[in-house]
Amino acid sequence: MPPRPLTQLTLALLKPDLTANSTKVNKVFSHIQQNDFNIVAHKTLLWSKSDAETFYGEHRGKFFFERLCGYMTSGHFHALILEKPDAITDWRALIGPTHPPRARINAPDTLRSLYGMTDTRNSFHGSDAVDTATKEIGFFFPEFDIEKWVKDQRNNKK
Ligand code: RTP
Ligand code: MG
Repeated sequence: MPPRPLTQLTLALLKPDLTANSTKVNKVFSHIQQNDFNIVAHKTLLWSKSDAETFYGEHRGKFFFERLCGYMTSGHFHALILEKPDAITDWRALIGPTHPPRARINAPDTLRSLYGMTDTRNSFHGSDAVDTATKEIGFFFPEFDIEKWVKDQRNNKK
């Protein structure tokens, strides 16, 4: 058997609009499993305004910043650590382009096309690189020991 490729973690969010609809949430969890992601950790959260402003600090000053923070504090949402080989790019590919109206034209099978509402209320987040995945996993799951997880993965491959 060929060796199993090294696996990877990413941070995924199912944003408040999606989380408010349990039928949609169940469908999304099935979609996640059908695409071979393992859910390593999972919590539901409710953000304060300052939580949202901290996490989305890179967007401060943009025209959609207040709208984004209002959206992300409008209700509970799911945070997930997802695992599979190439989890970061695979999850970004599965959720699709940032803006759902464009996703419906260019990438109709993606989650944002299927469930996203507007350019801001786009229902999903995914880390965009290894360093941001590490930072975002630490932000949402400070109790998760990512270094130990990586070491255990390497040891299991020996
Ligand atoms: P994310 O960080 O949430 O995974 O999304 P992304 O990389 O695809 O998009 P990014 O440019 O980082 O934007 C962060 C979030 O801001 C909201 N947004 N609204 N034109 C708009 O109204 C607009 N543009 C972005 C979305 O919620 C986006 O996910
Ligand atoms: Mg982003």
